Amino acid sequence: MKTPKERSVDPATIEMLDHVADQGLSTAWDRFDAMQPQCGFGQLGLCCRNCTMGPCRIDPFGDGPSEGVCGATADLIAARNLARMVAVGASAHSDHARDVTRAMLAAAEGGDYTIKDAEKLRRLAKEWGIETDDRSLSDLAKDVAETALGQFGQQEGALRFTARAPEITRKRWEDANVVPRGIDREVVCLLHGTHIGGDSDPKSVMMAAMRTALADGWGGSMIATELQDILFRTPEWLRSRTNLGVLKEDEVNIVVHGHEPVLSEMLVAASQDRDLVALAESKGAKGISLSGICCTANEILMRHGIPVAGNFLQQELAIATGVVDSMVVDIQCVMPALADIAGRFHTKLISTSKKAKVPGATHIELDESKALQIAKEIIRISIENFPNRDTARVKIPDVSSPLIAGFTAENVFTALGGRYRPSYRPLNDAIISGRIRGLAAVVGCNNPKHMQDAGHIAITKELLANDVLVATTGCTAIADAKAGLMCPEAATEYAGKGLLEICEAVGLPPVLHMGACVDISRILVLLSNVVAEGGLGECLADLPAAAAAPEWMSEKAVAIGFYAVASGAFTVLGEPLPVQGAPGLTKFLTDEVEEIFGAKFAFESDPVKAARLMIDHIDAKRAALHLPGPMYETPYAPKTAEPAMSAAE
Ligand code: NFS
Repeated sequence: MKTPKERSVDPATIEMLDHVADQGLSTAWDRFDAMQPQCGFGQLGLCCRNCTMGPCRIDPFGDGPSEGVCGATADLIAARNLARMVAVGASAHSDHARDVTRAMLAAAEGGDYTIKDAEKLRRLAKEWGIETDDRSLSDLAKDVAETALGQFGQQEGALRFTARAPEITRKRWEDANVVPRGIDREVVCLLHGTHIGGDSDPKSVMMAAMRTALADGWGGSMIATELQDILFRTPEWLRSRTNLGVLKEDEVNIVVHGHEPVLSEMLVAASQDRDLVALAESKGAKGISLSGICCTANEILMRHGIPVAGNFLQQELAIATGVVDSMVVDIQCVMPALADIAGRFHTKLISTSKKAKVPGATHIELDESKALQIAKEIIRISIENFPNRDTARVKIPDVSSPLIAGFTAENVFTALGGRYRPSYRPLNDAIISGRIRGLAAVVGCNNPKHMQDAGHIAITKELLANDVLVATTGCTAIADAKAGLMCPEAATEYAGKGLLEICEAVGLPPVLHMGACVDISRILVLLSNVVAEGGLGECLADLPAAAAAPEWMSEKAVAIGFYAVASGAFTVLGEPLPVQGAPGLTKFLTDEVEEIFGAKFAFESDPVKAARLMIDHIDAKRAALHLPGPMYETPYAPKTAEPAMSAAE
């Protein structure tokens, strides 16, 4: 059994882990310990359950069977398992996008949802070749939503957003025959290929997985991001706070959790309803306080500045504070265990997605046509529950950190380029000169196999100290914010000299919160814009940039890793993909695939070493572009590039 301090670096989490232990409650960490030792075949990717001749498992030591009953090898079994993870991950992001698209259709027909960013709607309509002159917003919204819906079932031709990628990146996809067609088509094809006796070539299975992943990154995820911006507003920089200390002892606490912001947007509006606020006061509460967990939290943080209570591993701990009057969940990353812990407190667990029910929860299903009414009802139920708190069991850690969030591909460099001259030029120039050594995306989950948040924070600090600008999303973003890396002052404390100069010039934190995990699509657009601006190569793989997921656990993260690599981003995973019992497959993913996409995976659980792998990659890309090394001396000096200050002029 690990102690709380061995389980997390987050002080609020450590405090709550002691508290839940005192109360005899268990959490994911305890269930993880109880699960030891975990199945070695599964960890290595060597267990196949795809038909009932099995289950089959390959002996990694070579003493037992070396192939399944059908003849599937270790490489094939691991490849099919991994491909199925990609299919599920891509489905999650994309089905989320489908629901947002349906909400936009509802908006076009009138009702509770309205278009909040008309300008972006027009821009997207133009991008998609939809007539915009003299059209009403609702007509445009209907056409855009229907066109987006068409992307799911499209049988032939490239997904529309792939046109945003640099030409050479698209050429690589064409050459490799992985241009994503319809989103649903790619998922179905991939799953079909993994059926017993389907695609028996592990590399071919992996290429189908790359194609499906591209349909996520440049399809489902990007549609979710763009349509949410149009429907709910495009984020702008804003200030907020994060960690369990944002929960309020004297207010009604409603914690939203999950991923699809379609209902939580309405909860934001409904929580300001005068009658409901008055009702809360009549129950002895000072007000209604909304906060969130995971990516639903990130969505309403980005657009409204709603505080974030915590990341993935804090969902149970939030309830254990005893002040959560309702936890309103939609879908993804919602632990079934919530029902049990909610039942041990007064917390009402309310499930809302027609796709995700939780035994023990109250199910109040979102219906887009009466979304506001449903949101008000949920808030009313939460308020009614406020007097049921057991005040003797209340414990809110006095821990929360300030943050700046709300960065997008549009606004980051409006800032860098100056308000009146929005352009990526200053960013590109900063990279070219070596003031900024490169760009990194650090993303992903918590995983009880890793000390919570430790990997996110250590990798990010190492990158910052070496003048690498970091963009982040999802639970990494929450981890970084909790650690104080998302306020402008963080640049002074953690950034190298070059990065500090840039951050100070524009008042930017050195770590940019770009939203939920579907918003990694923002990072794809950002990098494409950097290529288009010029001077840093011709495709995404040419950029001095790299990606990492230090503590990932979800199938969505696998899909993201695949589209990152297929798009040209060297990607370092803190938890290896479950392929290590399959030597041919491991070699393909960590080596040979670079030939095809200009990028590959690396597995490295030590976050500082992982950051240095990324920096080595960035330096190698700088050298290939004939750029100088970092402008100033850095703690981790380049291995190859010329000395500092060389060709900066
Ligand atoms: Ni991403 Fe966001 Fe968090 Fe992991 Fe889950 S919330 S979609 S999957 S755990 S980062």
